[in-house]
Amino acid sequence: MNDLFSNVIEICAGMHLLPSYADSSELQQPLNSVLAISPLRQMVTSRGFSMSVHTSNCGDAGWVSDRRGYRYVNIDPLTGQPWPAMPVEFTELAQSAASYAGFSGFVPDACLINHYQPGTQMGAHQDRDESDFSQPIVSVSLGIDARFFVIGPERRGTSIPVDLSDGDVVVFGGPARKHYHGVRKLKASTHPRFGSVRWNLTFRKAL
Ligand code: MD6
Ligand code: FE
Repeated sequence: MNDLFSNVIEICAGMHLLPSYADSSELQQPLNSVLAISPLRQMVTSRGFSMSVHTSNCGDAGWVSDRRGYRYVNIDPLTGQPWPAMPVEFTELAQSAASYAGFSGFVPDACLINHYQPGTQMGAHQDRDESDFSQPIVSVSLGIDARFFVIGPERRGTSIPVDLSDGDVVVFGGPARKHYHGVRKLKASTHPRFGSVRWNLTFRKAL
C-alpha cells in the first residue's frame, strides 16, 4: 500500500483500477501461510467439469463449487477444518482499496484465492453468490500479467479489455457489481518473485 497513491482509472461506472496499489512482496508470506493450512485444489462445476484454475480461501467463509453448485461454506471441505483466518495484511489492503474507490466501511469476510498457470482462463461469469450486493468486490493481482475483460449486465456483448499486472487492484461495485467478467487464456511469462504463475485474490462480503 502506498500512502501517496493517487492514480485511479475508471473502467466503467462502478469499476475502478488502482494500478500497482498493492505491494505484492508484503502479501507473499501471508499467502503461503494460508495455503499451508488450506492447500490449493481444483474444484468441479455442477456439470462435473474440473476448473482449470486452482483455488483456496481464507476468512470466515470460503467459496466452493461442486456437483451441488456454487456456495459459501465455513468449513474447508478438503481439510474438514475452518478456513484459515484472513491475514491482517489482506484485510487492510482490501479495506483501504475499497475506501479509496468510494466504498468506506467494507469488511471482507471471504477471500477467494485463484491460481492460474499459463494456458488457463476463466470464462465470463457474474459473482452473485454473496448476500449483499451493496458491498463491492476487491480484486488483487499478483505475479504474471493477465488480460481481464468486462462485458456488462448481460453475458453477450462487447467486452472491455483490462490488462492486469502484479500489484494491480480492481474495485468492483455499485452499478458494475453484477457485470459479467472473466480472464483470457494466460500467456506464458515469468515474474521475479512469483515465477510463471498468476494469483488473484478476491475479497468479498459473502455472509
Ligand atoms: C481474476 N477475477 O482476475 C478473476 N470477480 O482472476 C474475478 O473473477 C473477479 O477480478 C469479481 C470481482 C473482481 C474480479
Ligand atoms: Fe469474478
